Amino acid sequence: MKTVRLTAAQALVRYLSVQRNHDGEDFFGGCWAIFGHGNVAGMGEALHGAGDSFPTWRGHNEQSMAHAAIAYAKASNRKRAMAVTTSIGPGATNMVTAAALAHVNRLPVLFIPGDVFANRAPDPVLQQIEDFGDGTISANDCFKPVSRYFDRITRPEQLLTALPRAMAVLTDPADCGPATLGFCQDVQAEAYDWPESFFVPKTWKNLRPRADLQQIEDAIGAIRSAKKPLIIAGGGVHYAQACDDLRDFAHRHNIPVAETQAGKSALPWDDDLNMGSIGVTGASSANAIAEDADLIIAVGTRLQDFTTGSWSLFKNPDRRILSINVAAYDARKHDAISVVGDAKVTLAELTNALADYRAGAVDPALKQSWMDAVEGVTAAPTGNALPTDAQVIGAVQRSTDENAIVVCAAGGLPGELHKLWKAARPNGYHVEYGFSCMGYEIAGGLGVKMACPDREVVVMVGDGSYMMMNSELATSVMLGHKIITVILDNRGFGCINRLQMATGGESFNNLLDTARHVVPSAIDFAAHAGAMGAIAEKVSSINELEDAMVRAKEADRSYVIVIDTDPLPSKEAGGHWWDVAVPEVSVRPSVNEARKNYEAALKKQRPGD
Ligand SMILES: Cc1ncc(C[n+]2csc(CCOP(=O)(O)OP(=O)(O)O)c2C)c(N)n1
Ligand SMILES: [Mg+2]
Repeated sequence: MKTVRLTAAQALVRYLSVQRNHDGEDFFGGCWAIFGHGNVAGMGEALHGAGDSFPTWRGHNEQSMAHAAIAYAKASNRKRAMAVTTSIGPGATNMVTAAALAHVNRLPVLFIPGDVFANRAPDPVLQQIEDFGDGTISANDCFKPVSRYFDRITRPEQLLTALPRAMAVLTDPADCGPATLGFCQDVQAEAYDWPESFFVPKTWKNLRPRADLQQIEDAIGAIRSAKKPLIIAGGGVHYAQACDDLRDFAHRHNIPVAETQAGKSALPWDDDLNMGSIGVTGASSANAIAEDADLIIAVGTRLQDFTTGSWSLFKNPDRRILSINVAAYDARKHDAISVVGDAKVTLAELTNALADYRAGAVDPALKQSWMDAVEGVTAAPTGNALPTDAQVIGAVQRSTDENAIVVCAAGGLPGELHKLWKAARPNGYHVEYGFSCMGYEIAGGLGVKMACPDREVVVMVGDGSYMMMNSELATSVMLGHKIITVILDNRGFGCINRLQMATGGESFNNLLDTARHVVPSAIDFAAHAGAMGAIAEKVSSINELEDAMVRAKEADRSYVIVIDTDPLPSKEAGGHWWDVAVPEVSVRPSVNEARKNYEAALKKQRPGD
């Protein structure tokens, strides 16, 4: 057997650099790194040695550079991913939130946090967590519940099995999620004679598991007997690259389609059968059909509460749920008629088998009246009042073409974007709403731009989320990956303030002006962004915003536009009830009143049915 002598870190980097996807591309775009003790000597030297064959980028925060990696994978429909390496201790645990985000969203990312010495000679090292009763625990155990595959590399040769296992998880459509290899720092530096065969380029197939025939037959029976079916398109439609198959299926059988946050842009917004977004942040058209549907055909969706209106949206007493999902875990939720299989091949198979089945006609007035409502709330305001989120969305929409990708994650914006953004092309809508993690936005925008350098990336972010995490803006400038960021400054956590008031609470600890303070908060966002190297300006009206968007598009550098917005208007159109538990006992009448409404609403919930 021919061997090559390398350190474990060198072997890891060399192995990663020869993994390919089905299209012949490198599976890994490269590696984000913040060095410290635990990775600078071993991984640092290995990454340096790899040079351009496996590029390394320096981030400003472990969580946010991991967000960039995850967004890159999402924008690549999981066909490509990135690695992320950190020091031990805080560098590693900073990344745990990002791991949870990738886990929830089923997105591939390889985490390589440094780990304590396997030989334990210098214990306890700087930043080492000491467990009094378990010598095997390190800070990296925090990754276990939020990794699809976890391993701790305590001997070099473990990589021979650990790396292929990690790759299998990253490339498996059902299992997909974060893989974490805690890499003991002494082991990173240890040499080993590796079989050369380990570094032969490997192509990972685009797996498309076919469903069981009995399940297909059950699905056909369920659809044939349905008069008012509704398709709910989830993120799985994109990851399976099944948008065309979904359109064929829907049109051939005349079944309306509603989209989840992750599924949005599966069909163009102006497709006759695209009834808009579903659920708590849904369009009135899609929700009206959902309420009455006798069969919900869920394709590639986890059916989270925003999609199901906390399981109160589907009101037809005879409704059934048919779930097509590559992950059995999802397909079997809610006692659905399950079809465990790839969305693309399953939809094609069903389309053929259903032949000339057509569902009942959908009243076109439903969509028309919804689109009229969208036009109304997104139109430029006439007076001088502070603009709403919806009006800012309208301006950004009017300023961008169908190639643009809008990026968002938390706050009031995701709900408004879900309802109002008119996505024309698949993947033109990138909203992380599985974990809805404040701070994903700018780092995510950077990752999206790295995946789609030819598309305009527009990040929309609230002041709260910007303040939580913004430093990869400087990285976008440094790396020359231009993103446009629109900051909507409503002086606080506007959506949570509204939720607080809707549940009977007093406006408390959300808006900056009503939070405890000595000096009123006065953050100059444009100056802040400018100090990080972006071109930045503040505008004072929707018209000015549209003018600034022209300058932003022409700019060759990341560009930030700040606009003050009104924190109070909530959903002006669409939407549905969402289960947020209201206190059962309170001395405040507004809470008691909210509790009464809450109990009434709970009666419509169908949790086990
Ligand atoms: C990391 C994280 N912490 C807390 C939350 C809960 N949360 C959701 S939205 C929000 C406020 C967001 O404020 P901002 O970005 O200004 O948007 P706005 O609500 O004002 O539209 C909070 C605190 C979250 N989603 N993520
Ligand atoms: Mg805000």
